[in-house]
Amino acid sequence: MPAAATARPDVKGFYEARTGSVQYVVSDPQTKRCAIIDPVLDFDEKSGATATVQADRILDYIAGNDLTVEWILDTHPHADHFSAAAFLKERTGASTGIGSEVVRVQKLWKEIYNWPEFATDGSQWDHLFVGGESFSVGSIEAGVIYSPGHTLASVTYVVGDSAFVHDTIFMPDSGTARADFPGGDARQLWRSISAILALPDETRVFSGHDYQPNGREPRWESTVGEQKRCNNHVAGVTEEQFVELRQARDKTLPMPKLILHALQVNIRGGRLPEPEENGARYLKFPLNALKGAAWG
Ligand SMILES: N[C@@H](CCC(=O)N[C@@H](CS)C(=O)NCC(=O)O)C(=O)O
Ligand SMILES: [Fe+2]
Repeated sequence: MPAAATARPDVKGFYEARTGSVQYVVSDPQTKRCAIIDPVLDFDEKSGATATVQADRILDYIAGNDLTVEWILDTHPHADHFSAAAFLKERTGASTGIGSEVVRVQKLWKEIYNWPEFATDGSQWDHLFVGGESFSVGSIEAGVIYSPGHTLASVTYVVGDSAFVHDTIFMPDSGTARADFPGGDARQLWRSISAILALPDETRVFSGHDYQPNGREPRWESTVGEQKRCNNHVAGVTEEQFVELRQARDKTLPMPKLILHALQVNIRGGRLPEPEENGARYLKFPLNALKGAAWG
């Protein structure tokens, strides 16, 4: 990492309680430029309603702090909520980005949804990030670590001293993300986690979900040192033990309740389906596509 990697951005997390997701604004205090990471577009599956309550919270924070949005980033195509990237791009004009391997996720789900016309070239985003790539947020240097395992396309954005690891490691008392979605792989997840934990111990780690174990308050910030010492799926565990533990646990987890809703929106960069001739938008659900999934 370059010297400026020790720069300390301001990081604001926004917890979204419906799906236990954490959205971030990471900003450079000097230039007031920022990136939004993993914003959520609200969706109520019971009524089919969408809303921008979360995105509006983020926009209010940005306006209140005089920030300029440079980037709207997703760490991976989410399986449990809609991305608000398209909505926020419309509002701010900032560039959207995701990991370049999203094209493989698009190919996978194009088959599942039977969308022969769907473009699987990542053209739905302004920029596709590859592992090892550098970029910046204001004057703060940033980099990308390819972090597959939870999905084929997952990336970690490291902005100054802060790593946005999303669904790799959660808080130390929560362990790690699941690795059983189409394209997921427990061994790859272990290797991705190892690469994150090779960052300096003082690196701040910001996770993408918190499921409040034992009903505690939501938390999302830790450090590499803390994770190495205390993460209950990782500390003192070998690669083989992790793979075994992860695969056994994944067999017991029902699919996220919105997986079939979310992927068809998120592989289109967070765009809702186009309206039909009556002006209404419809989602499409394959039956029996996720073989072997535990019933919830
Ligand atoms: N019950 C949640 C599950 C969401 C879920 O599966 N989350 C993924 C991240 S997208 C995960 O890694 N979960 C780990 C776990 O539940 O232990 C839902 O239905 O949305
Ligand atoms: Fe996820």
